[in-house]
Amino acid sequence: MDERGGTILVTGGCGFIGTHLCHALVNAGQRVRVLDDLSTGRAGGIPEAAELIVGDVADPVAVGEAMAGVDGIVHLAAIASVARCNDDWVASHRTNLTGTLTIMAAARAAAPVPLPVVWASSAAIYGAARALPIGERTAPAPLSPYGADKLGGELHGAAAADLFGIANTALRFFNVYGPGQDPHSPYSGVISIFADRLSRGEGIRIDGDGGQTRDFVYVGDVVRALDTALDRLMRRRRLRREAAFDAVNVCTGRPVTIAVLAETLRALTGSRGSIAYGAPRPGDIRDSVGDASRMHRLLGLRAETRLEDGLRALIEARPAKVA
Ligand code: NAD
Ligand code: UD2
Repeated sequence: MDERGGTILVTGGCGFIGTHLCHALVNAGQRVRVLDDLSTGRAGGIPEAAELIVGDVADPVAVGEAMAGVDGIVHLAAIASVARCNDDWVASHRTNLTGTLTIMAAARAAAPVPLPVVWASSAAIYGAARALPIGERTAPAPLSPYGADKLGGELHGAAAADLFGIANTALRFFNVYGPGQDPHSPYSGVISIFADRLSRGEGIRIDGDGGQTRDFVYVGDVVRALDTALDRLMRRRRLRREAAFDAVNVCTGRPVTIAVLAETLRALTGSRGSIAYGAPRPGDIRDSVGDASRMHRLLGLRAETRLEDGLRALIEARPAKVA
């Protein structure tokens, strides 16, 4: 977070990842402005010192207002659930792709050099990759409108760097977890559901045989990746380096089976909640684990938080434990 100064715009700053990022930025003495439509985010979660503009990331007027006087952008606003995007295809396309373009177009308008943008892509662009771990050179093959829009954003991002000089870095998050993730939505991630239910002494259900794997990355590590990537772009801008587009996996490189996850959480919560097995989720991806080496090469980072430590932090941050 260096001697950066200035104001950072965080779109989607009231969401799960955005809230953690805003706190980290403000704690480091950074001025922060948030643009969020509060569709899934909570205004009360961000630090008091952060300025909040309630508005739509696909609305050029709201984006223009939010971008006035800023020095760098972290773009996280999205309809982040694959299932919700399936249910709401066109509306999610507007937020997830038009929103990204609207941010880039406003970044382009900054004089004399376009503003740098670090933004959230997703492992969903890879679809069901055949070779593991999944490196950035893996041919993208998204299986959902959500993944297609994230990939579309990357294609625009690459063109925007070449044609318009917009330096931008797409961070392809794998499965992010940590305190503050909503466990009660039909679209909630497996860790938030399991941690919530087990902490209350309730049972959980594994979809399928539990042998499917995911690369779970702790939100604190994701925040460091966002911050470091933005620092890098802002420094390059000051040095008048040529604008480039980069895509980087944000992952641990370590696969965890859902069965092991369930047992680990049961042990950490001390819960007597049962673990049942059900039918596999239709269309579920069997294995997802990223190659983290590019993140290390480009950003000098590794996702260091061990799963047990991240899960413990999540459990301890819960308001009450009745295991
Ligand atoms: P989230 O739903 O908690 O946060 C998204 C935020 O964007 C919310 O505050 C929401 O109110 C806001 N938003 C939605 N539509 C908007 C619009 N049209 N205009 C302005 N604000 C809008 O999700 P999250 O988990 O914090 O995800 C943040 C980003 O990371 C998203 O781009 C998501 O696609 C991406 N991502 C997340 C994960 C994960 O595991 N959580 C994995 C891969 C990628
Ligand atoms: C995640 C994201 C999705 C997309 C995708 C990219 C969430 C909720 N989903 O989907 O939006 O970014 O990654 O690849 O963040 N499971 C159970 N029991 C439960 C809930 C889940 O067994 O109660 C299983 C589920 O069937 C799957 C695994 O846990 O095999 C992970 O499920 P998830 O929904 O947390 O995440 P994923 O990777 O399917």
